This record gives sequence, structure tokens and C-alpha cells, in this order.
Amino acid sequence: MRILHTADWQVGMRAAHLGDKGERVRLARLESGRRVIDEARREKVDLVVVAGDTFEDNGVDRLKVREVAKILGGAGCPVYLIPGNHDPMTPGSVWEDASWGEFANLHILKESVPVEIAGAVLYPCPVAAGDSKEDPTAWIHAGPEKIAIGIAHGSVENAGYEQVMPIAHNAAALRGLDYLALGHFHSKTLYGDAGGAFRMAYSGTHEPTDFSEHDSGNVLVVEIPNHGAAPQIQTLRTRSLEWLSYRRKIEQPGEMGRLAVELDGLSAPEHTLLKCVLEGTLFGSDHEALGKVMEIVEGRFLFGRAEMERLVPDQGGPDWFKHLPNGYLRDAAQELLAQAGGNPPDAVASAALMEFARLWREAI
Ligand SMILES: [Mn+2]
Repeated sequence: MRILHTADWQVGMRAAHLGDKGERVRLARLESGRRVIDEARREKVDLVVVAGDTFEDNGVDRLKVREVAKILGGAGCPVYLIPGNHDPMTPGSVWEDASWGEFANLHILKESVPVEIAGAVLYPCPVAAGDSKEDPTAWIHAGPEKIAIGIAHGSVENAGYEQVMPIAHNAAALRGLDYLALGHFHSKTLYGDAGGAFRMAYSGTHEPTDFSEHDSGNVLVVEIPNHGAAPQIQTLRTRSLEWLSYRRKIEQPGEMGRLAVELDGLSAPEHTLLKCVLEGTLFGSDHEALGKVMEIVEGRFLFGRAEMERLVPDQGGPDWFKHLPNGYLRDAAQELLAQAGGNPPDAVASAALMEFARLWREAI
């Protein structure tokens, strides 16, 4: 038995913090959804499971719901979905939309009851409403005859930004499952059992949603030879966009310039969102290179954000200081430098100093 495991499509995610780039990011979620289905067909899987949070919430535009149904409807094999905590099974939910009935291969699993399919039994754990303190897999007692596949949505130990529905770290073993397909945590995570087999996993989201995720933007293809055998798990990349998080501590003059070169060399900037966190020392000779880094971060990528509140100017001051005339210009710059390098460092003064440098370069 060969299954494709995906989750957390979060279609309808607003991505408001990305400003006018949010729309590109929203579209990518559907684009990558099509890629998931392409993989299902290419890998000739027996079924697809979607382990919750297909949608951002139950108020998502119904045109988007229909679009998702159409994408999944083209899988060429049965698709089983459970509602998650973002799109729970409540009156008026996305799961009541008529489009789900238009594709014979789509099955919304609305109850926690075993579902017999060819060659296996599914044990779905749909989210009914809101949060629960109970392990959603607790009802499962899989028999020994057939391949047993659980589908659940919640937090294993500390997995996930929102702690919801706690799932035991050894749930697959406890419930007698060959594989437990999990949703909620957006980063791919595999859980090994005492015998070294991986019987439960978060596939992670098919398309990244945040800079804090690691190894998101994939689906898992899981081969289960027979009941009791260790599953073989393969990771396939489905993401359209790369979310890169750079963190750099500058400790030597010249490092800033090398960072600029590195950022300028990153491939596919039009498909990349970048967060660049700088800390350490801003050396006098590096001010121009910092300007270059800022220009690259903010201009070269689909989206870029630089955080440099923890970058502190060294006491010598930037090289351009020595060209400043005596008087109020020099005094103002010195004062900003002192504040920026104070204890605690003043980020506003740092930014003002940077702006001062830019204006001064333009003026001379
Ligand atoms: Mn969730």
C-alpha cells in the first residue's frame, strides 16, 4: 500500500504581514496543491490523505473551496480528508460545500469511526469544534488483520505554534497503527519508535507559511508493505516559494561585504522570501556594505526584511565621520553614535545614523 500524506494547505491564508506580496504567496498555496496531485499521479499512490487545516478558516471564499475540490478531484485515486482546528466540522463549515459531492474520489471523514478501504482500515480523527484536551487518537484500537492507518490533527508534545489537541509521542504504537498521518505542525517531523521504525509523522505544509519553519514545503510518500512492516517514507518537494531565514553575527570588519556578495548570489530571488537578522558590531568601514546589504535584502527578492536592532556601531564611528565639518552636523552624528552604541543599544538611533550616512553621501 502506497499513500501520499499531506496537510495544512491553509488555503485562504491572509499573509497580511507580507503587504502587497501576500497575493503571490496566497496563489502559491494553490499552485503547490496542483503539484501535490501531480506527485500523487506520478508516484501511482493508492490513496491521498489530507490531515487537516486544508483551509485557513471556515469563512474562506467558496470559490477557493471549489478550486481545492477540483484539484483534489483530479488525483486519480481516492482522497481522504479530515477537518482540522482551522476548518473544524461545524455547521456552515467549508465541508458542507456542494463541490465535495461532485468528485467521486473525494471523502470527507467526519466521524471518528473506522473506515474499511481496499487493503487497509483508516482511523480518522476529525476535529469537531475548537480545542480539546483529549488525545484525538485515544479511541483507536486497531486490529491485527489489516494495514491500519490513522489520520489525526493536533500537537505531539511541543509540536506547533498553537498547542491544540495533545497527541501521545508514541500514539502509533499505543493504538496499533502501521502509520499515523499527522497534521498541524508545518515543519516535516518524523517520529521513530523503539524498534527504529517511523510510524508517525507530520508531513508539514506543502507550501511554507513562515520563516520559522524548517523543512516545510514537502509531501510524504509512504509505502507500507504489509501490516506490521516498517513503513518506507520518501520526502518529495512541492513548494513554489523559498522562505530563507539568515542570521549573521558580524565580528570582523569586512564580513558585511562578504554577506552582501553572498545575498547577491542567491539563486531564484523572484521566488524567495528572505529574512535577514544581523547582530554583532557595525564597523566604521562597513557602513557602505551595510547599505548594500539593505539594498539587496529589500530590493532583490520577492519579499525581504532586514532586522538589525542588535547590530551595534563600534566606538570609532563610521569612516565618513572624518569628512563631517565641525559643528552641528558632527555633533548630531556623534550623539546618535553614542545612543546607538549605548547600553542598551538604541535601534532608532542606529537607523537614524544610517539615514544620516545616506543623506551625507548624496550631499557630497
Ligand atoms: Mn492546525
